[in-house]
Amino acid sequence: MKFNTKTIHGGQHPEPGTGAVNIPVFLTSTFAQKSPGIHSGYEYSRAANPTRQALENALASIENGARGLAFASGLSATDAVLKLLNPGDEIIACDDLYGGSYRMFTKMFEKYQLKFRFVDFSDPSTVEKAITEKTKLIWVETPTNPLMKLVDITAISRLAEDKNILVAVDNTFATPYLQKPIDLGADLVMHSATKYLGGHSDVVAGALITKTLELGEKLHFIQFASGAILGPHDSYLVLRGIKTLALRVERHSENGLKVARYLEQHPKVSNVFYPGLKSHPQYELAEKQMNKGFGGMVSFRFTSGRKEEAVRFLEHIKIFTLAESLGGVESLANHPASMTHASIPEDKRQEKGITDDLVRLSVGIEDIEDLIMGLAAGFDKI
Ligand code: P1T
Repeated sequence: MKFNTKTIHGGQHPEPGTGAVNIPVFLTSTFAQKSPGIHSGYEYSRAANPTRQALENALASIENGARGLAFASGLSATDAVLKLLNPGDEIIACDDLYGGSYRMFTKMFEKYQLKFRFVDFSDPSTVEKAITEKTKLIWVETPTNPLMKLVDITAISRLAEDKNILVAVDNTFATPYLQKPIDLGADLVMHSATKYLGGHSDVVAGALITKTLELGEKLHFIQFASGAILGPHDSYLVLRGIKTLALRVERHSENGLKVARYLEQHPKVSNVFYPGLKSHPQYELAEKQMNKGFGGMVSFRFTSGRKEEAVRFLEHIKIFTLAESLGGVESLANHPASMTHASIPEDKRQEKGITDDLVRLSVGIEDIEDLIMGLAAGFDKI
């Protein structure tokens, strides 16, 4: 099956009992057994639920993986990956990544003696230098949140080969429509399914997809034993979202590029961060790795470099809603320094380039003329 067919049919079949074309929302915590231990394959919904199972099968299908798992949030999916590790293990992570992932790594898992090294993944040789005998996981985000840096997944996966190091890719920004980390050599894909997979800003959810069944089994054990599962109704919402993923991401990419080009020529804007612009330092890699488009995420700074301008702009833009999150059909705008990345200490933020005048846009699927008008309304006030 090709990608568009997979989003609709991958791992999904009419419900056997009634023939319902859409998998029903199985609102049940438990399942009747004929005799102790003799059951239909379902015992208790923390272990497995048919609606979640359909979503998990669909996730594996669209990411070309062996096993999919659906979690209560993107962060709980990440939490499950870290629980594969033991005290003393080392993790190399991108220096630019979602603030909540950074907070979990540093504030929750360092106290269990996991050691995190944050390095710039734009140049794989920097990652190579950071590998030690204790390295067990390389955590990639590409494009990164919020600076839209790219990571060469194939090059990073080669570094980990034969070293017993897992390569995990947070594929939230790109989605499997644009980028398939497992095909490029990664062991594991993570999603905040809250974003493009769900696609309608109506659910918080997370996903893991593994290259091998063996790794899938280990993570299923953690999911079952720790319990951060996605409920059946939320599973249904994500499953429904996935059916239109390709159409939506095509339009997000089209609008994203137009917004990036508009910003790039705007006199009040200094830097625009978007992998589909020829001015992006990794444009060639973007063309190779994200071959169907570049997505809907665009960040930029102001010529003045002043936070006040960013704030005033965000207070006056139209159509775009000032809110955290991304990847829904509607356009959102965000001020990373005081919203999504506020959990990173100020000095570290400055060091990484998350300056106070940085604005991040999640470009939705509205008409482009209205989006440009909405942004112009903000610029007119500064
Ligand atoms: O919010 P949650 O579903 O738990 O996912 C966390 C997460 C993980 N990875 C990436 C790349 C993310 O962007 C996120 C969540 N991000 C936002 C809420 C945001 O506005 O950036």
